[in-house]
Amino acid sequence: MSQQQWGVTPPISTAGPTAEENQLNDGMIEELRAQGSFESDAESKKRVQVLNVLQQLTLEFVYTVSKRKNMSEGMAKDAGGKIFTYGSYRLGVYGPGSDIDTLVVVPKHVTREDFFLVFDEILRKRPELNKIQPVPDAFMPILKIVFDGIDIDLNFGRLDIPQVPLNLTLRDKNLLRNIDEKDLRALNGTRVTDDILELVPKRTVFRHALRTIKLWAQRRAIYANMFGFPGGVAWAMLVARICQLYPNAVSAVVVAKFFTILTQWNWPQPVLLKPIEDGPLQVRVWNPKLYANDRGHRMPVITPAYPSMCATHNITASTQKVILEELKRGAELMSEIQRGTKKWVDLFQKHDFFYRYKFYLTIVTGTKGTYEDHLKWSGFVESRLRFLVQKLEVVEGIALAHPYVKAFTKSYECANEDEANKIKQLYGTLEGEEFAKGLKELDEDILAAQEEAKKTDDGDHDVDAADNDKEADGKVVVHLMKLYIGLKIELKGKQKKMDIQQPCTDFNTICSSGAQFDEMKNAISIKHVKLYDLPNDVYTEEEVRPVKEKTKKRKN
Ligand code: 3AT
Ligand code: MN
Ligand code: MN
Repeated sequence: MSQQQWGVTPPISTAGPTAEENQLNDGMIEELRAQGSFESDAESKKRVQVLNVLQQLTLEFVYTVSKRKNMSEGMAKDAGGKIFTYGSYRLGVYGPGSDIDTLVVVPKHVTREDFFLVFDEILRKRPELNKIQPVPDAFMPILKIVFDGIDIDLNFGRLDIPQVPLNLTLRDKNLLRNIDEKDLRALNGTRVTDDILELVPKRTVFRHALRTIKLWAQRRAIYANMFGFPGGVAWAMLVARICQLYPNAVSAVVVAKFFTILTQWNWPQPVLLKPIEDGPLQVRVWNPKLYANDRGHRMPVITPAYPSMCATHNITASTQKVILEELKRGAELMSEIQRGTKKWVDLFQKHDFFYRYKFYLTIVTGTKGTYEDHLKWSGFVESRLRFLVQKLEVVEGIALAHPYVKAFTKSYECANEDEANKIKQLYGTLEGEEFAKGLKELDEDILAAQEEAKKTDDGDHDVDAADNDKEADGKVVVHLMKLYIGLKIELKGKQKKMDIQQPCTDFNTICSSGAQFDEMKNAISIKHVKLYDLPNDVYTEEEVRPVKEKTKKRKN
């Protein structure tokens, strides 16, 4: 039997597991189980059933649109339509809380507009539908639904072919001809996921190793594409590459090698799962020789499916340092776990972001308007945060500008304008937290649901902000969001202080000159908060606030 080479180089080792490694692996899977990584068989069966229903609805959708466009009964039936999945469900690493990322693939004559009208209509007739939220104007337009209790993201992809039969695969890159950018992006989610699965030697080994790495990355707060860390697809490709290098290893060994190999990796040498392909389209393929932008990628991890892209282009100098430090911690822990002096659970210990730095920047956004207005505005600011990080990390005296991977949000009902302005000003500080105790906190899920219901009821797609923000009794609703950046400061030589005014001002300008910014509704501010002044809501109930060590002053 000839040895298959997985990926772009020969394997490092083709050895199978030792008895010890098998035991280590059993321990790892046991810990994953204890951490709630797996869902029950019954729940997984339900997902399959729901997907079957969605496949039926997809056929109905394409049929209905075809008929409305005057196709014959026979042609409308043959037009087909097929669902695919991507994301954690397709990779086989989903947990109890995961959604199912689904792609609805349709023939040429069915448009995106039809999707948001007709498929929406069909879904709303189903008794299993618990919730529906169309997001047609996003970078990745989707229908978000909860169906039979399961979260589902419904993506849409239209191909330049007259029929989409059930045996269609998305492997052939010629299918990408003559389709628009949004369709290409949508199809790529599935194409990349399918390729990853085909490029690993053993899927079960890959899946267990990836579950471990995902859980580790989440606990260590380094799982967030938007904030400059690898996202789900990038972590999957990194694990897949290690699987290729050790084709017969068990998952626990893949995890151990993951940490050692990636700490020693010669960045910015890219991580590839196969050679980069050329193709039939006028689209950019990742190529640092051609594009200066691509040369700027610090830890490139390249998607295998044509057109190959860098999944980690958001990584900055600071986030790279944080990632490498975490990989090093992982490597050290793994050798202890292998020696038996530490346990798997230690690998999954929560990060210490809110204990680590002396100084934090708090970026606060506020909205007087609908919750939807707030989501748009805050989402935009979130997506720009890494530019502030990049501006800060080049400031003399700042050794690291470390972004936290989650936003905190609150909505309050205030008695009057003054109160509203005050909470906007104080939010993000201990004092603000105290002040907020006197305000009525509003539940964001309920706000979102109310606004959605309102839209569907009166068919008014432009909820009047005045309705919401000022009620007859003068009450004002304020929505707030905050993001954190931890600063590691190393003043050199004679340097007494550093100037972060300019980066902050620039960031405010970037954000408030975006189309999302509405002067009448939106606000942004940046606060400096010292470690001991962080508000309590950044800590969980089990966590203890950091306490200042009192230096005992001895009186002589
Ligand atoms: P979960 O198990 O669902 O938590 P996941 O890896 O499936 O993990 P998501 O469902 O959030 O994560 O995302 C699935 C894929 O969808 C990953 C990425 O290719 C794509 N995706 C997610 N969010 C966005 C976004 N805002 N813009 C573009 N693509 C996105
Ligand atoms: Mn998902
Ligand atoms: Mn999703």
